[in-house]
Formats: sequence, structure tokens, C-alpha cells
Amino acid sequence: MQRSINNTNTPSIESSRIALSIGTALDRFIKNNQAQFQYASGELSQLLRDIALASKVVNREVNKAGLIDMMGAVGSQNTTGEDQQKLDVLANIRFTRALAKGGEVCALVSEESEFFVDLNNEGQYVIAIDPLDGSSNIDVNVSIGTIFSIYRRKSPAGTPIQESDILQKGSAQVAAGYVLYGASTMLVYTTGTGVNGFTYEPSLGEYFLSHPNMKMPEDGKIYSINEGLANSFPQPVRDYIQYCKDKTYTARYIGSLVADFHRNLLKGGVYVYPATAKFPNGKLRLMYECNALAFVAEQAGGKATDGKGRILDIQLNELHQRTAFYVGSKNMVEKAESFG
Ligand code: AFP
Repeated sequence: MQRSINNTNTPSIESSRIALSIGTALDRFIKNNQAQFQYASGELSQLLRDIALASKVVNREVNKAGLIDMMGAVGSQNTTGEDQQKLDVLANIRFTRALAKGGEVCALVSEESEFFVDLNNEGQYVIAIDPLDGSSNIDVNVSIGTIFSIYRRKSPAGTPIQESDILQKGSAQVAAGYVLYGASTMLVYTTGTGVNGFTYEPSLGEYFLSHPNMKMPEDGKIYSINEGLANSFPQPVRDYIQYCKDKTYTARYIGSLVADFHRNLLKGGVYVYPATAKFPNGKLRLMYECNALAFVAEQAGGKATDGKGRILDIQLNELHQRTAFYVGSKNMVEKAESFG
């Protein structure tokens, strides 16, 4: 006689200790939540899958970066006679290729390219990406990341891409997120209905939901700022640093935006990159660094400003526009801003 798996005499599969649940895979999560998208056509889902796939390839390259260096420095040739690429160039190629193949993207803006890349006029989405942020940290084996923003184009599909499709405010993002290549690799993203984090399981080659519905603590005790540049910060920022010291806050600065942001998202803290003498408008790029993290921060209950106003409301005038960036726990960002 067949027995039901719910039979009370049989230990349920869910509670079995010999087969612990591995959780929800990214693919399934995307599919289950597809109906929440404003445009539930499946195209955005495919796009997120393409990003995840490219990130797995980049993760593989990042993991063996040390090995590649041992085999030949940048500028040399590999065994097949091809020029060896710097990892950030390689990451750019991986993401561009994955996004071009899918056909959902009409234009791609990347930190690695001066102009936008015209992909497929039929595509409904514009992507802004920093394929490998913090790449100066690669040589020393410190965490780095990929940051991405996804916009819906304004002009009709099938027509040539317009400037207004690309230069949209951050508030128009339909999805955004980042991949952190760290002690473990994580994909964190939002489609405007909260933030979810997935951890990569290398032996299965899949991301699994590990951080559902992430919330940034409203307060924190970590401040992340390149204090070595303090002499060239505006006085209010220097005053704020002094305030943090008076409060005996903890200083944590990796110099890898994704890693610094991710830590503060989990633990509570503030990241500040203000205007400096060298970068009077701030160093970080609005379109493919700040907008995405600002969207994630807000969706997790945090805050992101340029010291004066909301990052997501800044009008974009050029692809590689820079901005000052204050992001993190709501109360800490507000306190930093209150210094003027
Ligand atoms: P790289 O990609 O050139 O390493 O730049 C990284 C970055 O844009 C961001 O990840 C860091 O938070 C920031 O620069 C660090 O800048 P400083 O070295 O000026 O502090």
C-alpha cells in the first residue's frame, strides 16, 4: 500500500535532518515574484537572470585572479596568444555579452565605455552598470562588486534610442542591485518591493535566497569615509567626522563601495563620499554607482542623499556624472546632513 508523505508515522521531508532544505533558488524566486513587477512580461525576469549568469562567470574569473597574475601580467599574452585582459575589462565584456544576447536591453551604459552601447532597438530596457567596482582592490584580494540599474525606456520599442531614454532620474529605476564578490558571493537586488539577498553556492552553481526582505537598521555606529582626504573635505564633513569620534563610533572603510555599503546595510552605518578638492562634485558616478545603491537603501528603509537632497531625484545630464554621496542608516545620514 502506498503511504502519503504526510503520514504522521513518517518523518516529514521538511524536518528530515539528512536532507536539509537548500532554500529558494534565485530562478524560482524571480518566477514566483514576477507578478509584482509593474510590467509583468517576463522580460525583466530574464534580464535579472542574465545578470546573475554573467556574475557567475565574473565570479569565476575573480576567484582565479591571483592565478592569472601568476601566469602573466596585464599586457602579456596567454597561452592561446590572446592579450590578457584586465579583470574590469573582462567583466564589462561578460555583462555586455550576456545582456546583448537576451535582446531585452536597448542600451547599456557602463563605467568602462565613454559612450552608451546601442544593443537592440526592440529591447524595452536601459541598463547602467559598473561591471567591477573597486577594481583597485583586486590585486590585494579584497572584496569587489558589480553594481547595476535597470530602467524602462520611454520611447516606443523598435524606434532608435533617445537621449531621454538614457538620462533618466534614479527614481525611474525599475530594478537595481549589486553583486558582492567577497568571502562568499552575494546578489542583492530590488524591483521596488523590498530588498532580497542571495548567496552563491559554488558547488551547485546557483544563487539561493539567504537574506529575505533585508532591512537597514535605522541607526548605527559605523562611519565609512576616506579620512585620509579629510583636509580637502568641506568643513561640515570634517565637523561630522569629529562628531563620530566624540561618539566613539567605529571607522570602517574598505574602499570598495559595494562592500562598504553591504556591511552598513547589514549592521547599520553611514557611507560618505563628499566633494573634495580633487573632485568638487564628488567622485562617485550617479548613474551606475549611486542611483542603484540609493534605490536599494531606500527599499531597505535607509536613506541616500548628496548632502542636500535625495539622490534619486537628481537630474542626470551626462552619462558619467559625479555626485557627493551620503548613504546608509536613515538617522545617521540625516545627522551627517544636519552639519550643513
Ligand atoms: P575603483 O573601481 O577605481 O577601485 O574605484 C572604486 C570607487 O569608485 C568605490 O568603489 C570606492 O568607494 C571609492 O572609489 C574609493 O575611492 P577612494 O580611494 O578615493 O577612497
